[in-house]
Amino acid sequence: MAGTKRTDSDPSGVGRRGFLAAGAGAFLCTIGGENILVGKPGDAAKADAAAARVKRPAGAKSRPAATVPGADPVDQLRFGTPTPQPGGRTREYWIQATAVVWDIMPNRPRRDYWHGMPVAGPTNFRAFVYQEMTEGFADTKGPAAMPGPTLHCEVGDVLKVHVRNALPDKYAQAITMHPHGVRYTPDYDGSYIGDFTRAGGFIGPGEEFTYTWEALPESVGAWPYHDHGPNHTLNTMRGLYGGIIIRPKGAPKPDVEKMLFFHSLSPPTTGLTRVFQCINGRAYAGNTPTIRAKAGQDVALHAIGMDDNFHDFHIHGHRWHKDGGSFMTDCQSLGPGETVTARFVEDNPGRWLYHCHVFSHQDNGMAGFYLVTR
Ligand SMILES: [Cu+2]
Repeated sequence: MAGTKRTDSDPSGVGRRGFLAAGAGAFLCTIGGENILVGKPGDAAKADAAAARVKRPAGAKSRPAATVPGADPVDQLRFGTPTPQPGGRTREYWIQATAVVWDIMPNRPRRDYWHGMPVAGPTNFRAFVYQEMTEGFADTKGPAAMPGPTLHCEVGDVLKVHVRNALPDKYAQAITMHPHGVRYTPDYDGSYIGDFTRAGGFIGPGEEFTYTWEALPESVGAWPYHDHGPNHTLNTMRGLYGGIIIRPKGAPKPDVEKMLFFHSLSPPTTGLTRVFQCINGRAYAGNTPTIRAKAGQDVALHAIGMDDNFHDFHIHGHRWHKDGGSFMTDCQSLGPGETVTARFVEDNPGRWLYHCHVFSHQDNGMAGFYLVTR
């Protein structure tokens, strides 16, 4: 098949022609030394099969062996587990990675409520998500939903996050949780790096791992976390992500606060026939989050790019300080993994749109309603 033929010009083994022949939303996954082109419905299963073949690296329980080719003295370093700063506390979470049938357009009738247009189905696919559990994984605490639970802490605290790999047997593969914004040692990075993988970089099927992360003064803000195991590109694209909010010590919560992940769900990822441009796994106003606020409230909306596109976070009727500086904006671009926070005192009641200002994204679902009462 052309899509997997190795060419001299492309040592990846996939080939330019194969990549171009793949459908919209195609992406290349390098999984445990194999190149898998996820370019059309059905390819996700190939990536899952490749991920299932990835063996636990020797160092995943402690540190890489000195004999690994390319090993460096840094690979032999040992690290402790951080504790809270004086006056800080430990914020503990239990979270499992699981699979769920996810509806991109759950409201019926299935419509784009902005344009008043019916949208043809199907809109269900098999998502991987992080689900909050009660202490000791005794029971479910939150929904199996996209995004995963938002982790909250203050400067000086540590986040202690117990992660269990509860993917069903059919999708059995290693996963991790990789955070942004917090401080962590390599053991708690949550990244699979082949033979250099350390403790938290490979949570095998049925296993648990506890990450411990520090909230520094520089950690204040809203950040993503996501899978960074052997199959991280596909798994993040299909829902294995969530958010972290870190406040200065004692700082009040905004009256209204929302994490908004901008990302696409395309046929190679979902097995569906078309691309949906999503916010938090949902497409089209009325399905995407409807945000509500009252005049006078302190509002913080955190938009994060969670695919391989650039987006433009636009809110009608409102302005905010760009990056906290003196310039104002009402439309701010965000790249993959990047956060834009729109924070303002609400002063403009009515029904408003918020959306990505890339038109092809906006018109394929990346839009929602913001409802402000007096
Ligand atoms: Cu966009």
